[in-house]
Amino acid sequence: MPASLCGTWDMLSNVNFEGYMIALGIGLSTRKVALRLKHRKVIEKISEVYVIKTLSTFKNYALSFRINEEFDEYTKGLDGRHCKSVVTWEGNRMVCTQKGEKKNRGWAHWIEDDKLHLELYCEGQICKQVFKQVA
Ligand code: 1AG
Repeated sequence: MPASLCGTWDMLSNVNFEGYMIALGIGLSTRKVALRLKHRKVIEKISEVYVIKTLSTFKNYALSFRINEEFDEYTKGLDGRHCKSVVTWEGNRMVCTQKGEKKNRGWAHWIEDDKLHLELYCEGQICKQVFKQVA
């Protein structure tokens, strides 16, 4: 049974978010604002449905899904693309594959040393984020 990712988590570090945003085709002015943000993750599991909210002072993004069930994802307010996404458990890692226009796109969440880790990847760029629990 994987460690629960549920809770409220605040960003401690964000490595190569710039490279990830460039891979997604985000323009310079948006990247400049986005790079300064501290993200908060709020992760809930309601019955079999996971809800992951990413909150910031600039934009918010919410995703809900069931494990192993493909869903249509629209990255509204982010790069604005449509993906066929699926989230699975790989050991203690919650792994999402986002099939669409961008190759090799997805993310993985896991807990390590009481921290929430997130890798976001797209076309060879990897962004690494770490969060500490606040609630
Ligand atoms: C995600 O997290 C995405 C969450 O799926 C946001 C992370 C990266 C933003 C993606 C692309 C950059 C596009 C535009 C930049 C503009 C604003 C940045 C705003 C960031 C806060 C929303 C994976 C997982 C489940 O936690 O969602």
